[in-house]
Amino acid sequence: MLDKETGPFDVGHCVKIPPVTLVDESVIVHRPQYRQTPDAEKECGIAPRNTRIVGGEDAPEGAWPWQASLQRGGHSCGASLITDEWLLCAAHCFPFPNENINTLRILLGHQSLELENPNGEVRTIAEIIPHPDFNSQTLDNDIALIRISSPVTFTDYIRPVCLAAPDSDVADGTNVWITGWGTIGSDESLPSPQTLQEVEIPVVSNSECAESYNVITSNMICAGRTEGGRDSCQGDSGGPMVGQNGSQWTQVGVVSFGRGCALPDIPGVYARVSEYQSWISGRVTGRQPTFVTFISDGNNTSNAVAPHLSYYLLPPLLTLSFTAHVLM
Ligand code: 4AZ
Repeated sequence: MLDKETGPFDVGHCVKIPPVTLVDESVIVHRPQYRQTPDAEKECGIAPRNTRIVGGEDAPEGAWPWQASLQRGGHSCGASLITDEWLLCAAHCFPFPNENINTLRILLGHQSLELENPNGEVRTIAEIIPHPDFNSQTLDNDIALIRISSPVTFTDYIRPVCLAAPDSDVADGTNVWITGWGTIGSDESLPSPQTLQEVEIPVVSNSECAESYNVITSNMICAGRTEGGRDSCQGDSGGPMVGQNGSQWTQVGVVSFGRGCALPDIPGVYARVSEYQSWISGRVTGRQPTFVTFISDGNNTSNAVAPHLSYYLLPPLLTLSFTAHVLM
């Protein structure tokens, strides 16, 4: 929900994606600096179809190949593929301890929830592991693992995302992307044909975020704009918040909760993925997810002007400093 408050938190299922201004491609010049763990495989975080990273509403087909839908009859939560048989989700997406998991489904490689998805796969669920320290009051540790019943073969449309390693550092101001099939406004469900939505939002520091909520722990990361208007919302929960390093995408957050959606100065709250490497590694069987150190100084603002500016400003500035040296 966008502007309706339902108690202290709107916990739910995932997303509101308001219209977003198109951004020039040169934006991708401005990206966070990353250090990648030396042994990191190149397999994760690659979106071969995501050749055009622009703001917008409908995500291009295959732009976010790790995006999954958890279905309880219909769409219930988002999730992200981290290996060929494991997904990351939110613990609050599993509020019924005695739920029959045979009734749940995972959709992969889907762009629309209504149209034919020629690149789509459907799986049943073999195992759900909510974080043992999930606190349903504060929503601390709102993270869960899902094992699907049989592995998927990676394609351009179904691929795992990289996960943020513990030494990651995502400064406030870092632009991250959030994707999902959640609501696009207050009581406004995603219209037919329910195309996956994407939105780019800056990260907000935990101290600033704590001004909007009673409890913000170090296991959480927040994102939102002063002016509001862009956010995750009901139905996006469990889905990924990712940052970009060149052609590689790393998940830094899991959609968790918020007060309303897209309200000015009220950030959305996400589980901080970099806190969970040992828990994830200890529980995931088979192929292991790839953890990448994601470091951003927060200066990757979506400002299409800056890269061009630098072209024009650099030569005169160089000339100036050179002149100054010679003159002194
Ligand atoms: C929800 O209801 C929800 N803007 C998820 C995320 C946010 C708000 C609500 C954050 O699932």
